[in-house]
Amino acid sequence: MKFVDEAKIFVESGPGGNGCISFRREKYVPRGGPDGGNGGDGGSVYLIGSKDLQTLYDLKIRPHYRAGRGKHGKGKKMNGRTGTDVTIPVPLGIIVLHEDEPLGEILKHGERLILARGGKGGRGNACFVSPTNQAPRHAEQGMSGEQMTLKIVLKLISNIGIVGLPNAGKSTLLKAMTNARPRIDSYPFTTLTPNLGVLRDNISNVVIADMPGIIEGAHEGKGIGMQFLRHIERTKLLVLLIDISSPKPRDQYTTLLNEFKRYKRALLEKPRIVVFNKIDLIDEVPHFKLREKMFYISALKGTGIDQLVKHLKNENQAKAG
Ligand SMILES: Nc1nc2c(ncn2[C@@H]2O[C@H](COP(=O)(O)OP(=O)(O)OP(=O)(O)O)[C@@H](O)[C@H]2O)c(=O)[nH]1
Ligand SMILES: [Mg+2]
Repeated sequence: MKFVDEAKIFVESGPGGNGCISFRREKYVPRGGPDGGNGGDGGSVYLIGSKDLQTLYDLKIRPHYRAGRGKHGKGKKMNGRTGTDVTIPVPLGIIVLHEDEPLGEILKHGERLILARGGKGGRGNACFVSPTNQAPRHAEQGMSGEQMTLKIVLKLISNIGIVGLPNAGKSTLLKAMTNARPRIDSYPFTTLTPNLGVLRDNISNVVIADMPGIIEGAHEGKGIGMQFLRHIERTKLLVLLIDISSPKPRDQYTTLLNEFKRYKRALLEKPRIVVFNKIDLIDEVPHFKLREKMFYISALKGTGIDQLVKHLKNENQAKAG
């Protein structure tokens, strides 16, 4: 399924049904009282969070949603039926924007958010009986529904984000640690949209995101990595993956931190570790002096993966608890 992280949708709630003007007519009852029923409320449009969805693809291909209109009231005090609601399932971690203003977000499975409220049904004339007016000849019109164009933006909720330069081995690492089977290749920018994998644990699942590669100048739109950085804004931990067999591994580290800083300073405050990959390609492993906790692995050969996984699970639990 295609990964889509932004969609524009058009929602319309149903208008309320009109109230009815009617008088009772029965044999042997010469002057029946007013008996016009109320119109039904119009249907509303909602979003509902679903843990089974990962993308906004469905919204992209089907952008229009219209709830049902409320039925008009009838005689014999019959109220009109309520219009049918429309409930749109969305992945967790979406934000709804209306004219660029946030309207709400959905983070949990089953969480609902109303987008357009159905118009109220009008009251029938039976409602307007009063001591001074025994035979009211008016009823209310139903209220109209609401129409809106909304933007839905997905910020994946992953616990851990793997970031690094193109070809560092991010997808290979995701594959080594989780059930995910991302595309892996020897050219840069193999990964065009984030891949998610799940690290199973007795206590909770750790969701790991493998991001497209980040290059120098990414914050000003070079390459593709930066447009996905918003997805790691919510992660608890960043894994900076560095190709130790590259000519200047340390420069990769500096580039990444620089790009984070330029994109959004807050990214620098996120807890992070540094993982040096591809140790199978070098004879002697240089040891770097960095502030972060460091790991030396070969994602391809599986060296050092167990230790890394253990650390990630521990960190995830510590942060959750
Ligand atoms: N020798 C060796 N090669 C590796 C290792 N990890 C990854 N590779 C290779 O490096 C290349 C790039 O791997 P990917 O996992 O696609 O790298 P990536 O960081 O996801 O790349 P992009 O998605 O393009 O940013 C592939 O040819 C991998 O087989 C490793 O530990 N050792
Ligand atoms: Mg990749």
